[in-house]
Amino acid sequence: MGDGSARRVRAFELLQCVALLIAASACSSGSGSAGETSNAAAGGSVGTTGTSTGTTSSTATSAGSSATSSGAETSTSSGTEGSTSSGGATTSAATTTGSGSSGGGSDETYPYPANAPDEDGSSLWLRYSELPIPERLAEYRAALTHVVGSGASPTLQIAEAELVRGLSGLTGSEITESAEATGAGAVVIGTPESSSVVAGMADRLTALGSEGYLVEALDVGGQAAIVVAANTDVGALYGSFALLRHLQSHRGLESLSLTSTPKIKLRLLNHWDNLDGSIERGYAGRSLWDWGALPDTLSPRYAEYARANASIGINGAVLNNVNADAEILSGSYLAKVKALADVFRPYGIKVYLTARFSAPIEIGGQSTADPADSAVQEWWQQKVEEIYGLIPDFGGLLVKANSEGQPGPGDYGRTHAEGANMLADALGPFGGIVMWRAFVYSDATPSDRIRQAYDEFKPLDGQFRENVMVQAKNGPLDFQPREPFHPLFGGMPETPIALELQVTKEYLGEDTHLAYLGSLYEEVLAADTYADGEGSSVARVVDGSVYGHALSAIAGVANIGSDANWTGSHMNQANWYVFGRLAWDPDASSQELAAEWVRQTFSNDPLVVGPVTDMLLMSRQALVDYMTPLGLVHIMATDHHYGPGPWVDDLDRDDWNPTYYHRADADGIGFDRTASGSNAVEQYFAPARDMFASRDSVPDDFLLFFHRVSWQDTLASGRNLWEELVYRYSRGVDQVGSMREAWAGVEQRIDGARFGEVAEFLQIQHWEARWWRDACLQYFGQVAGLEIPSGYAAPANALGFYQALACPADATKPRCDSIYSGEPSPTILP
Ligand code: GCW
Repeated sequence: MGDGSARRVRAFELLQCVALLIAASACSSGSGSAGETSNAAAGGSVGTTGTSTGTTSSTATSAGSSATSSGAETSTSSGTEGSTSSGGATTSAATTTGSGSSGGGSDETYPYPANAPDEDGSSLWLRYSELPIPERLAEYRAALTHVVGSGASPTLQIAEAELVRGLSGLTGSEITESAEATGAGAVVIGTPESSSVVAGMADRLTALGSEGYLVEALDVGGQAAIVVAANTDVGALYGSFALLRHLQSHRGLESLSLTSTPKIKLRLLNHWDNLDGSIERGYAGRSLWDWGALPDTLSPRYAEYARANASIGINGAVLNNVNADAEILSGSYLAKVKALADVFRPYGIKVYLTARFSAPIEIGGQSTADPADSAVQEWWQQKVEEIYGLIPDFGGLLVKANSEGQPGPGDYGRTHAEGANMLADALGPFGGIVMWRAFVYSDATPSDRIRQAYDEFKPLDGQFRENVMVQAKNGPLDFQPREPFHPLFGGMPETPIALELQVTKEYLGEDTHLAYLGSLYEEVLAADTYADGEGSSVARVVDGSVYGHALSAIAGVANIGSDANWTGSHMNQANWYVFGRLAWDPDASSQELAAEWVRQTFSNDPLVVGPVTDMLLMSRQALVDYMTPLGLVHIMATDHHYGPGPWVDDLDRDDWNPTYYHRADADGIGFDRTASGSNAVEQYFAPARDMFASRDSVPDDFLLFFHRVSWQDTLASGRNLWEELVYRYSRGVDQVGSMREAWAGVEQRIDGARFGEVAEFLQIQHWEARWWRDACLQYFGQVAGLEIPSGYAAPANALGFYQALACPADATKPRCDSIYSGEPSPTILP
């Protein structure tokens, strides 16, 4: 939404503030299971090496490789990255020997490209570059010679074409397609219906369900082959992408066995795209949906978008903003939506829409939208019938009601359940669902903003229809760099709760800053709610297993737009990727997924995989440090949320002001949410509740979210609160300096275009991290009456300078030129 010179204007937008919840396992580093596991000797381990980037926190790097575990996807294969000579067919002007496990072995020799052609990022992680390692290339050329498929459906045709494309690229050879295996090296793909080879494996497919796959090295007609098998066409499509992912990571093929089924049924992107082509909180250009040209003209990007989503297991998309325009439900727009649904269908992607609750009035000629009104109910029934007439597999409706000015059942004295159930009754006969958002807060200034969703929804538990999910953001405030898990996870046993994550980085540096969200997602998913005793993690609540729900969903607010690189920056692609992979398997390791993404997106060179994975893994904690350390939240500037604004205290509503959230004064800082304060901790189950409530056990990362602390209080580090704040703000900036150094080391190893663009954004991030640090320390220091301890760099400017800054000029590509000078690090003297 627009920038807010006028604070009065976008009051609603600002509100989103507070809240934290803790996660017992917060800040976990990514050890544990991977999305894809390998139980073979050496499928090419994907752990990261500890590079010189340094570590500052528990979420930062972790050395060593970790390979296995029982994720939803398991794999067996043998062979490490081929390592030998420098003479790759396509590359190798020079060779270097790298150490580190990331590339698949220590002391490995990896040729690096003489002149890697510039890339614009449009290929994402689906680049299929020819292998530069001769041994592995030879193995692939022998084992992957032709694709055997039936072409029996559009989905199978897509899967087969993807295999041909991927194998051709990776092997640099011509890959043919045929109906039968014609010698060694067949890649056979299909279902029991479409393939006699797969039919022979039918008993092994039962456990795979409707979306799982099995990819295996087998003997077919006396010849070595690889079979991609599934019960359904879309399962086979997912299997082809799994095989290609394996190959893009240069893993061996001997005894290959990859199998996986998703743990979450609905893996959705939520697009906050407006019908005028703008995107709320979008930093990657305009909306992909060209409503003006639809339905007659179909941009090639629609299919590319669907393909990219399918490659990471996403199976649904809500096309329009939750701040909805009723017009999307009009006949002329539904024809456009149908055209998109037709493109997406063969990729296994269902279309959903957001519904504006007052649509019966706005486009239906009704005088009310009261859910108890029979004419209103009938209007929705007819509308839903109309939708299914056009789109028989329509997924359902997402609703933001009675929140930030959106209409809802509350306007008529009805509850959220009454509103949701009316829509659910209309959708039910067609198999559609309602996703009713819990991001609500009342019009009156609350005692504590973060309590509101729980206070409002908890009493409604048990009142929703079976095809309703309540969709809650990961934390109780609003997509902050760090907040505790939302207490609605586990708090509504009778209701399936969908997890809403933000992929676009509204509060985490928007387009430019590198902040790998896999760390954040994993932290939330692994947090133990204790709802049904130990082990009731958010992941287990969301997958339905804690309370036995059949419906399960994870939604991500998309970061995708019309930019050539899709996501506004090359590094932001990692967040789209890891979102999809974790939605498929919420137990996968964000660390391993980071390495997996780097291998496919940049290079398998250990001297790229190691440092770049480490950059990703340290990035989120670095950002938390330089923006909102120690449990601070929502101290961003008004409206656009870009840059620091901890001093803002004059917005119309108390709970729109950063000062409401940090509560700093001469004595101390922090929001007391224990029994002596708002008692928001009571919304959690013990022992999480007690851990948050006690000053002794609350993790430092959530300290000021739950407690008010004196500036002089001593923390675990031995530093007092003020010193710790200075330390963390400074550490965050220096970490960005380390990330820049690490990136500089890959210059010769990837293409110049992407290298340069990432380097430029890292420079911006570095300056802006310093801006955050200096502005916040100036402000908090003045409030506390404390000086920055000696040994630290002094802030570059006086507080008034930061308060007077007027940026960004463009909130969709936010920049602040007046702070782009000087050397940001070191802020802590070495
Ligand atoms: O994070 C806030 C955003 C709003 C958004 C709202 C919501 C779509 O600042 O832009 O509106 O949350 O999630 O509804």
